[in-house]
Amino acid sequence: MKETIVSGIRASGRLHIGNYLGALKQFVDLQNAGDHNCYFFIADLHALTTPFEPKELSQNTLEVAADYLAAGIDPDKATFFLQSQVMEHVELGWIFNCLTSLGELQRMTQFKDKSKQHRETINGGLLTYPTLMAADILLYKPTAVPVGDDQTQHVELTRDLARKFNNRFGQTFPEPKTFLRKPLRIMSLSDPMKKMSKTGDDPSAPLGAGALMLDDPPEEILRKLKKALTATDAKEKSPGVANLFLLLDHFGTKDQIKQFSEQQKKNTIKYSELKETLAHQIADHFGKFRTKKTQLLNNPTQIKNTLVTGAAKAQKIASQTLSEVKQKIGLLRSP
Ligand code: AQP
Repeated sequence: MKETIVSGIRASGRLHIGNYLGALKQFVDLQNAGDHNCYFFIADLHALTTPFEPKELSQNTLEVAADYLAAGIDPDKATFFLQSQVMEHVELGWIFNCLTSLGELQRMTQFKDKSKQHRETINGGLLTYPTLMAADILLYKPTAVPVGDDQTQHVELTRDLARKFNNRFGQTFPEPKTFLRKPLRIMSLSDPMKKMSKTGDDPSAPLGAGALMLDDPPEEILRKLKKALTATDAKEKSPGVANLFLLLDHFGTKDQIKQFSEQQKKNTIKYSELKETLAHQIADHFGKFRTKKTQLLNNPTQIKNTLVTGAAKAQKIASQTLSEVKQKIGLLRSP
């Protein structure tokens, strides 16, 4: 029997290189390895927890869908769907809300960070994000969850919930592990102490200045990288420089990595050259991706149909798990 894995990405904007290296690239590799049942979704309900505009939300959802597909997610190999089209997520999320203490939710780092970022608009959904995420995951009874390392605390809460549920109501859920090949966090170009983020992390910078989007054209990649914050002390790698080297590890050739690492040690490095090399490598890496994404977005109906088909597939499993849960917790079922 193949093991199951589940993961999702918020429909809060076009995907960036952090989303790609931390999550999407792993999804594609896992799907292509063929030894897992893969469930990948777009978390549009989670996108409601931070400020949104209706028109932007639907466009962002299409953009993220096209990002998934252009990066190589194949709906014939993986179950690929939209969270809001499988209503079982919300039902199980509610049940998990009622099994989770307020203290546990308030302790979540992401809740604390995002409440600071969106002080004016802290809503209930932001607090209960982790219980909906636990439902997103546990509905499919996976053994592992491939996510970036900023999400490990949420997966830990999911494991706690699974254990709590099993102890109280009988064995139902596996306790899924975080599937991290190598902990990896890409930092913002404009504020390298914060992670690269879709929704913009630096209120003083224009939205998206800190993030390299997967479909950014080459000139935009170069422009953003040229402005990336680098060292103040050339001997020590500043967080900004460390971040550029992290990107070079993923997108540079062996020779380029060797050359710039030696120059860094000898203190002869020119960051402008490092940035230009990186811009060239990244633009090149995503060349085919950009073409594919443009083609996909030219046909939004096809994207929507793909998602509907995926939701029907996901719902078959999700509805089985939900009815098992309802029965175990004593909700009266129809005769
Ligand atoms: N900077 C990052 N480095 C590595 N991995 C990252 N991920 C996000 N940012 C980085 C991983 O991408 C997946 C999808 O994330 P998400 O959209 O569901 O939530 P997020 O972590 O809140 O992502 P963003 O980009 O920061 O979006 P916004 O601005 O909407 O909050 C996750 O697996 C995450 O770990």
